[in-house]
Amino acid sequence: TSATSTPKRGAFILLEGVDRCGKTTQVSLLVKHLLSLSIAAVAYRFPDRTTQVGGLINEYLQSSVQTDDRAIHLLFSANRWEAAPKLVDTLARGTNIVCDRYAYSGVAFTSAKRAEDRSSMSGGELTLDWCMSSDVGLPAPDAVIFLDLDQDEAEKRGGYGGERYEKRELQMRVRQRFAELQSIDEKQGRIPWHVVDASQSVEEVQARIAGIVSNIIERVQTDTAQLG
Ligand code: DGP
Ligand code: NA
Ligand code: NA
Repeated sequence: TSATSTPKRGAFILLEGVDRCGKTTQVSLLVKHLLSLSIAAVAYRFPDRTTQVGGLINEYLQSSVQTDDRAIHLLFSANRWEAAPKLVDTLARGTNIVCDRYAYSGVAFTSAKRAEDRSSMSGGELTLDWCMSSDVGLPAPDAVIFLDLDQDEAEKRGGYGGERYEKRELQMRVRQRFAELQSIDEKQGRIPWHVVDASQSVEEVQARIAGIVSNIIERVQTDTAQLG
């Protein structure tokens, strides 16, 4: 009965992948595409370097100073938590969110660090469980669109910018961690993943994503209607 007074909630669509997979380009193309169809949509990006916490993350990424890996992990997580009220509010107002990275990147990047690369201050293994715990309770995405690109293809796209994580071996382990996170989600059956071959042209990837997203938005709106 409240269908006319309660706006349908927006869908939370997350794009994830290794560095250079084309996420940032696709996020902005997807938002433009949705807006061109008069579907409310807004882009978010993590890390959000514009906040105070984001400023610390930015300094960390651009330096080679050893910093405790757990402390850094928690900063990335805090950067998502500080945005959480805005995310919830945006969705509640019926605006779809298209997000460039989120907690999956948090877990994939931190857990991909090897003992020998890590700060001596923070011993022990950075397990998936430990890495996931600081993001428990964040607004959950309705779907993950994973832009899959192998490392050789990523490197063909030109040199990295020289930030801390932009190294071949690490990126290869990050891709493996993403695959593990995908299989965890598939076992739980809660958050669906859509893997897109990111080696195709920008236009082909965009078309694939647009098709996937129209189904996600339709599903979320149907669910919302049923809940109402
Ligand atoms: P970007 O601005 O999307 O290029 O991301 C910056 C770098 O930080 C990139 O190499 C991926 C990495 N990253 C993104 N989110 C997290 C996170 O939550 N934790 C860690 N450790 N790294 C992250
Ligand atoms: Na980057
Ligand atoms: Na990016």
